[in-house]
Amino acid sequence: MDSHHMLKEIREQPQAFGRMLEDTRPRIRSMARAVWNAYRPSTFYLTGCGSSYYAAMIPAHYYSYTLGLDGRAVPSSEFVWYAPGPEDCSPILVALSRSGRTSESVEAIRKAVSVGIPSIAVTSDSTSTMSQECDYSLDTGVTSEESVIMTKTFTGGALAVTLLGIELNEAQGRLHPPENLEDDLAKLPSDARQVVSAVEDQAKYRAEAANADRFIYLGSGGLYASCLEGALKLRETSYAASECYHTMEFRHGPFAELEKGIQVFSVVPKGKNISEQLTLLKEISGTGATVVPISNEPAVIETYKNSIVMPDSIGSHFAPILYMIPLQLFAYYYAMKKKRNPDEPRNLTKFVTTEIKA
Ligand code: F1P
Repeated sequence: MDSHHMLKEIREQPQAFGRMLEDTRPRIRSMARAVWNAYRPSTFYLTGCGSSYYAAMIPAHYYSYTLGLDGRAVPSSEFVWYAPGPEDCSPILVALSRSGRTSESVEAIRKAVSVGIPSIAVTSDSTSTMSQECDYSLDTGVTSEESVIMTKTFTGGALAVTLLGIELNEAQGRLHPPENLEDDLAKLPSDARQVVSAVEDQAKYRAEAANADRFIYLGSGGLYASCLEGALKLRETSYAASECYHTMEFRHGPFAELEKGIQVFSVVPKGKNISEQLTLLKEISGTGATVVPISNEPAVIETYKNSIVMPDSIGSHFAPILYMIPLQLFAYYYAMKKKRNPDEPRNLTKFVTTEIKA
């Protein structure tokens, strides 16, 4: 019986999204209006460490390429050591952290306070240091994650900061909301439920069938951050060698390392740039490496019978969040295959405390 916290918490994501839309979004809406009226921010530093940094990269892409906001994802330590840039116009810090206690992220808040940049702490613990010391504390409402490994707080954090961008856009009446955005948002919990039930057995089978000693993850747009997190989950839970690239960037050098014994995950949602990605996957297969697409694109699924098939009807706006589910499940079941305990990985704690100075 699979009784690890990590699996339970992966399966809890649909409910967590439902609760966030009901309880957290109204709080985000009022905070966005207060922040806009007080500061008129235009440069958004989205920071975090480890999984929280990758979680910040998902809304950063969404801010820049969908909402038209200047979203910059940087690791907390980089913000502490280098921000703000001389040309930043009315910057604001949005610091993401499950615990609210990670040293570099706490220091990022303190740096913002010291240079007069308004700060929002987005955490799963409103009693944490970051929540106490920031200007605005946003509790995602995604609580009680027992596993050291972040799963529902990863997707919950990415969703919370994405919602913040959507509400800030509305607060300033800048742009018409992107098409289908509200529809995709309303069906996000049911889409996630569909994904969990559609892919869990596939991910388990792929994990048990995996005969590779190195894994490569390819994703573009917001899905690049999802793939970074998918690769990190595999390293954190079963210490397997894994790396991640922007899909089309893979040809420019890393392609040289391909050979039999390497497995390449390629995340390909239906719609854009399919022929280019299919051409690349064909070239990768030609080296003897194993290609495993994660996709709901018919042309991809027909070509690669070992694909992890995502539901056809899921919305596109939150694909980077929904495609996390098969990536998390593969990492979990691969750890089971390797007889590892994913809830207590070696050399890793729930949050890191270390020395860092601006
Ligand atoms: C950040 C983090 C986690 C990682 C590990 C150590 O924690 O790097 O991403 O999985 O647990 O801490 P937080 O700032 O999000 O609490």
